[in-house]
Amino acid sequence: MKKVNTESSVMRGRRRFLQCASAAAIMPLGLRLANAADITPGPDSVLLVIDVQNCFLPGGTLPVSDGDQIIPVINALGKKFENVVFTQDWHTPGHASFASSHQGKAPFETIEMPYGTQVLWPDHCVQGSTDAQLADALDIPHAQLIIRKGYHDEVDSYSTFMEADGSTKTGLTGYLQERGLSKVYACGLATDFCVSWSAQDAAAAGMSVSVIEDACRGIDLDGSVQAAWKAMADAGVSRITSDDIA
Ligand code: VGL
Ligand code: ZN
Repeated sequence: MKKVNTESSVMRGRRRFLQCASAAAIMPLGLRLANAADITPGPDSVLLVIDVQNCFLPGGTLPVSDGDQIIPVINALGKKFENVVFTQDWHTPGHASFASSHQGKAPFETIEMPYGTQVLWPDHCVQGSTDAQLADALDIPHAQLIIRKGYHDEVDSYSTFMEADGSTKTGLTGYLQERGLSKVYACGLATDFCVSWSAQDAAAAGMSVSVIEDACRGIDLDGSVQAAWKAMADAGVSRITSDDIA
């Protein structure tokens, strides 16, 4: 009796496998990927919404092209995660990452800082300004934490885990660890700066990290978006789309 049951369940499994395999074979690749939806966020998953602030939207001080287009995608994702954390770029007036703080320097030029090469930006995301506020259109009321970064005058912090000096921590790793949130799904602005640096740091801290491509937009200075995807892949970060999430 026991043996018969075991055999029939094996046969059922084989049949299912063969059905799936033949369905996969006739379906166009794009369709198969788009319909996969094989990730179900659980209690150990967190949606990390990076720097979706007025400054990075059209009309802001450091606008990312089509930055506003990710907001509906992020709002829909928010409904699928019980854990959501926002980050906020939060600079002092006269911050060292601003071109205006360095005589003769223009935005998007670089400068050598004690911690390495720094891209100089237009003044942006100044503490307390409307420009620095999270986008009004974000609609994820159950989000649990807003973590701020870039608030030390002399050092930038693209990463929401670690400042650009490579040693000063924001505290987010400890927060996620204490809450048992080991699977990070990152989205937001900008793909090639804060998203990429954050994703790489999270991977280095031992978290499982996926970046949701259609919920991000990049600044793209000299191919920096492509370089960021390569660096993230090398760091073990998965590149997914919002369709992959059930
Ligand atoms: C960012 C440049 C300067 C970002 C922040 O959020 O990607 N980029 N500050
Ligand atoms: Zn900044």
